[in-house]
Parts: sequence; C-alpha cells; structure tokens
Amino acid sequence: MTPKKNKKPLTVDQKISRRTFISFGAFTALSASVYFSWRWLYKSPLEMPAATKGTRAPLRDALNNNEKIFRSGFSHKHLVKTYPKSMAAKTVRYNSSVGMNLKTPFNVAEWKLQINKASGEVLNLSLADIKALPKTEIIFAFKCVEGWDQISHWGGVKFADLIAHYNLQEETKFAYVAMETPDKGYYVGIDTPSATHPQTILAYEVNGKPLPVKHGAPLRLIIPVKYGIKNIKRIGSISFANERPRDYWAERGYDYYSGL
Ligand SMILES: Nc1nc2c(c(=O)[nH]1)N[C@H]1C(S)=C(S)[C@@H](COP(=O)(O)O)O[C@H]1N2
Ligand SMILES: [Mo]
Repeated sequence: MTPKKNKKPLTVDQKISRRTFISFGAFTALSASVYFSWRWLYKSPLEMPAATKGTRAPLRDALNNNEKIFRSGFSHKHLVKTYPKSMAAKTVRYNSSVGMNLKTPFNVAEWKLQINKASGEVLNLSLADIKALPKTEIIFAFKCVEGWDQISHWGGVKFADLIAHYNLQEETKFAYVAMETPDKGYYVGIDTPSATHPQTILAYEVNGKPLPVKHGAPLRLIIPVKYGIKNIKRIGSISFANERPRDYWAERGYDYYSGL
C-alpha cells in the first residue's frame, strides 16, 4: 500500500477566505475587462457614415459578419417560399410612408422612373413603358422588422427583366443599386445580387389591382429576399454604385444588408 499524502483539509475559515479571494479577483478582472473594452470601443473608428450614422464600427461587426455569411450562401437558385393566391391577404397591411407625403395628392400621370446609367445618360420611363415588359407575379410572406409578416400578392416587372430590356448589364457590374423616392425622403441601398434575384420585382399591382398610393403607387420595390424596410415604395430614381448607397433605416441603426 502506498501511503496517503498528508494533505490537511482546509478549515471553514480558510475556505471562506479562499472563496472571497477568488470572487474578489474575478470581480476585479471583470471590471478591468469592461473598462478596457469600453476604452477600445470609445477609441475605435466610426462606422462608414452613409451606412450607419455615428455608430462605433465594432458594434456593427456582428451584423457585418452576418452579412458576409449570408452573402456567401446567397444564390439566384435559392428561391423564397411562395404560396397559392388563395392564401394572400385581402387587406394588405400598411406600414409607414416616409418620403411619400400622403396629404398632398400624387400625380401618377406625371411620374417617371429615372434611371441613371453608368455613362451619365438618364432614362426616363413612364408607367406604360414599364407595363409593356412581361408581368411577373409573386405571393410570399412579406416580413417587417417590427415583427409582423403577412402573405401578400404583388405584380410587376422583374428587376432583372428591366435590366435586360434596357441593356443595363454594365450597371449590374456595380456592387450596389440605389433607389430613392422622388422627394429623396426615403432611400435604400441594395446589393446587386439581391436586386437581380429572380423574385425581385418593381411592382405596380397588389392583389391584381393597381397599387394604392399608400402601398407605393405607381411603382415600388418587392424584394422577398429582404425585410420590409428595403421594399421602397414610390420609387423615383435608380442608380448604381460600388460604395454602399445611403440607406434610410441603416442610418437609423438597422442592418444594412437586412437579408432573410
Ligand atoms: N417610401 C417608403 N417606402 C417604404 C417605407 C416608408 O416609410 N416609405 N416603409 C418600409 C417598411 S418599414 C415596410 S415594412 C414596407 C411596408 O409596406 P406596406 O406599407 O405596403 O405594407 O414598406 C417599406 N417601404
Ligand atoms: Mo417595416
């Protein structure tokens, strides 16, 4: 038999003082780490102003990294789930109207969609021009970041069809598509792969009828791979850029990518 090591058990007092020492040490370490993290964050650079107004860049890192993961898994073959027409809401939910000023009447007949080409040339399309292209319909679950979702039915022209018809292939080499309301009060930036996704449409109909003003007449974006915030209503202009275009909700702290 090997003799037991002669280790004296700790007295109660010793146990207490040891625990106190450990927890005090842990508390000190935690406080120091909180302080230094705060200092690090405080001294860190500001996030790109157009993307997120005045936020320290590291606070956005998680979202930006999420974006990288989402984008690496993004494919035009991966389609958002669609539903039968019978499941589409008869009364479509209305959310907000930034950049639409619903109190003053909006003259749809005078409206033109302005497309700013890379060459500097500007296309001005009427609603009739847009309706002349093949119509695409989609019934999907529209999701708002505020926590509601609803199956709704939209009709319009696929953004990719508009690109092809108006020979905007050069423009799709830019990383982002920017869309703004005519008064520039609401604006979104969308990564080009999402904009040219086969389910992304410039919608002029809801439930088979012309869009009501509150839902974005005469033309709104329906982009099922994104949250509602990116589905800009009453589009006035479209441009293309390699830098992230300004984005209304990203400036207010929401995720720039806002992918689903
Ligand atoms: N011009 C404009 N487009 C907008 C908004 C807005 O306030 N103004 N709100 C967005 C948000 S947050 C959502 S959820 C959807 C809501 O669209 P709906 O009102 O047709 O349901 O529109 C998006 N597009
Ligand atoms: Mo929303």
